[in-house]
Amino acid sequence: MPLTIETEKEFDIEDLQYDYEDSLKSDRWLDAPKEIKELFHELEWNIIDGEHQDTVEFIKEALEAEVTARTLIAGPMATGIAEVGRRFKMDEYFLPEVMMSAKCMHEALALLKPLIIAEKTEDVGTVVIGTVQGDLHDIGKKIVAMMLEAAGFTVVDLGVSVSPEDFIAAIREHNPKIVGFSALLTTTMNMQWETLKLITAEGLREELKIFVGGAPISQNWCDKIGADAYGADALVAVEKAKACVGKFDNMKGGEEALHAAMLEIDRQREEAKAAAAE
Ligand code: B12
Repeated sequence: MPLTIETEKEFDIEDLQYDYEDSLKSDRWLDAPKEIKELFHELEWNIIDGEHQDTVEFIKEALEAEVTARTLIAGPMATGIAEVGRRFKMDEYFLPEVMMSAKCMHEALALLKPLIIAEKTEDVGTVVIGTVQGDLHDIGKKIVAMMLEAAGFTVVDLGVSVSPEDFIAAIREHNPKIVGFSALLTTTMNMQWETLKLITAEGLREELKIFVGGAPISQNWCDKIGADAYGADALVAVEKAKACVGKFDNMKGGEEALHAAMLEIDRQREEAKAAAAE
């Protein structure tokens, strides 16, 4: 039986500032067997410490215990890299440490990708996705791409630092239903807007549903630049993408009603979360 552990709950991860022993006492993954909870905390610390030579072993151990790939990504991998981000922001970590942690994430994702993609059963349409020009961050974009693929999409991942012109060329070549822009820097988020402007100028806007995401991106930004959907994480991105090719397939990109429908998905998610927390 595949082992899926609660990862949607928002955890306080302050304990990750101290040590492994302290993390063990946290209330994360209390629904997991003791040895799995321990393994998850080891994996968090493996990512924080950037010990990429051991990451694959932790992942393999978890997979052998039948933990699902999704649980690993949304669970200990997400909390580990979040603590790395906090340390970087607080000047406790510098670029070399962050690069080591990113290497752990990449090694783990490389192992998990085939498992996630194997979930694909149908073909629901093509998505072109890329990190915008000037930006080299791709961990989150890769996760979104993997989850979309598992949900039945054919994903054309253009990689990092993709120019607006390269997005246009890929749109012409692959004829996607959805185009996704990732940006992790406040200095590159504007390239989402620039790319969208070029898409409009090229007369392609109505054919495409435009998704935006990345740490500095918000619903406000999505509204401001006139994108169709904001995805705070991979799960909501998949839910909105499925709605775009399903229920709202007949709506055009940039249409006000489509934008409203995407906001309604967020509203319903918030409502369901609040109900679950009661
Ligand atoms: C890992 C990392 C790096 C790695 C990237 C490795 C890689 N291959 O990706 C390296 C070391 C290379 C790096 C470099 C830099 N980084 Co950096 N980095 C990070 C860090 C710590 C984690 C990012 C990450 O992978 N998060 C985990 C993933 C899972 O989350 P995510 O990316 O947000 O993705 C999720 C959602 O956002 C969403 N999503 C993402 N993309 C998309 C796309 C679509 C279409 C949708 C719908 C959804 C969606 O779904 C994802 C999954 O749930 C962040 C800290 C942070 N808090 O984000 C800083 C951070 C982004 N980096 C930062 C900086 C400053 C830099 C550098 C400029 C540092 C420097 N001085 O050189 C360079 C920039 C290089 C460049 N030109 O891009 C700053 C940005 C600050 C700012 N205001 O702009 C941050 C926020 C750190 C900080 N707190 O100061 N970095």
